[in-house]
Amino acid sequence: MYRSLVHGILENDHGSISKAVTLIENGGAETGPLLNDIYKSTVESLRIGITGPPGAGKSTITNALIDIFLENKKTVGVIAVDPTSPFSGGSLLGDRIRMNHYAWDERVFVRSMGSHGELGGLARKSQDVGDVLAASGKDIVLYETVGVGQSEHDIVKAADVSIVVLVPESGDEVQMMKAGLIEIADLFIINKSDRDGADRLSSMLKNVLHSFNPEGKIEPPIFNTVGTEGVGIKELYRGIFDHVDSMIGLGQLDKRRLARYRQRVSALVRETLEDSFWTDDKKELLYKVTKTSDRITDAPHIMAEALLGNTDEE
Ligand SMILES: Nc1nc2c(ncn2[C@@H]2O[C@H](COP(=O)(O)OP(=O)(O)OP(=O)(O)O)[C@@H](O)[C@H]2O)c(=O)[nH]1
Ligand SMILES: [Mg+2]
Repeated sequence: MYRSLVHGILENDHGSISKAVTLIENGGAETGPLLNDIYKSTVESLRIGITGPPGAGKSTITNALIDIFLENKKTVGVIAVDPTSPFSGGSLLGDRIRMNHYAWDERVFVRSMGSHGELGGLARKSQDVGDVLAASGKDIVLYETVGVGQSEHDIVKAADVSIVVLVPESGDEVQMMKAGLIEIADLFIINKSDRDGADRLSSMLKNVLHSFNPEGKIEPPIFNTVGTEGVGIKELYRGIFDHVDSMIGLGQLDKRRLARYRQRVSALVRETLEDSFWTDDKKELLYKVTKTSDRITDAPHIMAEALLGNTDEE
């Protein structure tokens, strides 16, 4: 069955792409062979991650970027990842990226993915879906993900270029997240720049970047946008490709892709080992021991060792 999907994906058949995404989400056994058959065709696409606090305007910016990509004859695949939502497919989040608007346009494919309750897997799966979109020939693969902690960190690692969207009121966030934020971001957007405080945040962020940007990392440019009006989008578009050119010039894009490959392999090994480790017996044993506090007699380390040493627990 997966062979016909491979064929469909390479032909940019959106029906086949949809089916492949569902296969990946459900963790179907054919996922591995499918991804292997398309892998060679996945390298050309540029992967862009957009993250930021809830409601900052990520989807609005994504919509505006889709338009400008299309104007410039670039095809786009969008994956809206919401670690906080158990839903996927046609969920709310994706609706805000004009999913239906592009339903019959073979230049654009939009899909949202929810967590189904397991965060770790979500980052990995969104990368797998990125491969499917890349193999279908999309020039750009764009991940939108809401910034709520470690999960967006993982998802952003899936990208060649990461964009952090802030709003004029994000000053405290910038102060609090300094290091983490700067590590993640290649470009910053201050969206909703029609509101007060955009310039203030801009200069504050600039100062933070001057002091904290790690050596060797290109200092992230800052773009002021009004997503709803399309203000600043052209500059952002140019900024993205300028940044990619600089990264290529410094050999950073290639380095990042190699690191990503390593990280994906490690994650898969970890997932596979854990999956095979947690037999029903072991789950049951841990559950029994932690049913009430007074049943716990050992430190977590001892319990873990007992589990690791045990194949047959009753
Ligand atoms: N005033 C103003 N409102 C904006 C701007 N950009 C987006 N909005 C509005 O902000 C709200 C949230 O925008 P979204 O694009 O859905 O934000 P998001 O970051 O994708 O939201 P989540 O995916 O829910 O985290 C919407 O009502 C937009 O119309 C802007 O530049 N200025
Ligand atoms: Mg959104």
